[in-house]
Amino acid sequence: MKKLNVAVVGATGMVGRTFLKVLEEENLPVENYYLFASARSAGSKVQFMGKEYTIEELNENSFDRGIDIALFSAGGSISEKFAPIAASKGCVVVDNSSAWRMNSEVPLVVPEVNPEDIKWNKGIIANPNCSTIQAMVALKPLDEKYKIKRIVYSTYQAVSGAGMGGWNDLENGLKGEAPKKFPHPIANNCLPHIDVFLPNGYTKEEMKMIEETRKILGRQDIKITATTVRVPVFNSHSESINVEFENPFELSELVDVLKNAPGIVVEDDTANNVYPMAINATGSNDTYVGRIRRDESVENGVNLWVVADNIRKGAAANAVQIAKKLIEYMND
Ligand code: 25A
Ligand code: L14
Repeated sequence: MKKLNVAVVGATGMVGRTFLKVLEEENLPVENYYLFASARSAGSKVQFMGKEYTIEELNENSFDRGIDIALFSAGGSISEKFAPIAASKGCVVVDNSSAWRMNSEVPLVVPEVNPEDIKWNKGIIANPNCSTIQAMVALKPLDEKYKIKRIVYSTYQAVSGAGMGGWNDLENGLKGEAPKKFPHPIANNCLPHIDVFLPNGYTKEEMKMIEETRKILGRQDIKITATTVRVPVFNSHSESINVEFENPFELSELVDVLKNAPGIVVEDDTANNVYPMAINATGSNDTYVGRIRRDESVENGVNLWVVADNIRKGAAANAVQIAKKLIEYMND
């Protein structure tokens, strides 16, 4: 098997540092790693794979040394500019930003759901939005079995999703300091506002969940609505997902479908107060599903509570899992 050269772009950020952790846990056939960030971090040292690495400033020539795969998490504008440059040099980019997700030339992938889409990449593969990824892990097996008609998403999202700035706002806000990243205090508060507001009254985060769900499931006809909320939790996103199916189901069978699906851990034992919680999901690459109960207001509906580590499964771990599959396909 050919050993590969792998780059991490945005290596010093919240997601970037988790890329390094996940790469240390996974045994990918890599010859050399290259770590890039902005001028602010260039020259700084990080310990990685038992070695000391120096962060390099990203520029137009960064991909000129035979880099095979690049994991990007440096924000949308960096991805817009540098992902095509990397792709033009024969590198495959796995991009964490929202820049390329809805481009019809770019596959949008959750490895448990649509790994085959990796095969038609033209040099860029998009990692979905964190809230979308964990929802897809839970909903794909149910869509296959019962055919989804409508989804109502309500999210409870951690501050780590907004990077270091979001994390600092909660930490400092708990000590009484004013926020810098968010427009209002997040400590002791809930903000129904993630990413920017759009002309239709939704936030961009809400529209990402709606549009990305349809693309990943390949089901443009599903009716979907969403409300995304920032809550004072440091890490791991929680979601209430209300789903209506075309077909009838037995609740016990539906629970078994979830239990047998890849990437899911069912935690649902209400008699013992067992249900998914952010504090337990943090540090894991799995998606936790519980509070599974019939929506008694419609014919074929169910309610789920879905929790995952937004920086791991929602970003870094999902991207590394994409890279792993990509390497598998390269060697086929
Ligand atoms: O446009 P998008 O897609 O909506 O993405 C916007 C932001 O969302 C995060 C990511 O922030 C991104 O900037 N993000 C992206 N995908 C995500 C996902 N799936 C996601 N969040 C959750 N889930 P981030 O903080 O995680 O990462 C920022 C990284 O990008 C690097 N970077 C910035 N400009 C760059 C660049 N890299 C290359 N070239 C450029 N021109 C950035 O590196 C970071 O690694 P850095 O060197 O600029 O900063 C590293 C040091 O700065 C500290 N720091 C970061 N933000 C702040 C800060 N310090 C103070 N205030 C801040 N706001 C870090 O601690 C680090 O030490
Ligand atoms: O990946 O929580 O589209 O602020 C953009 C904003 C991820 C999370 C994305 C947040 C995100 C995010």
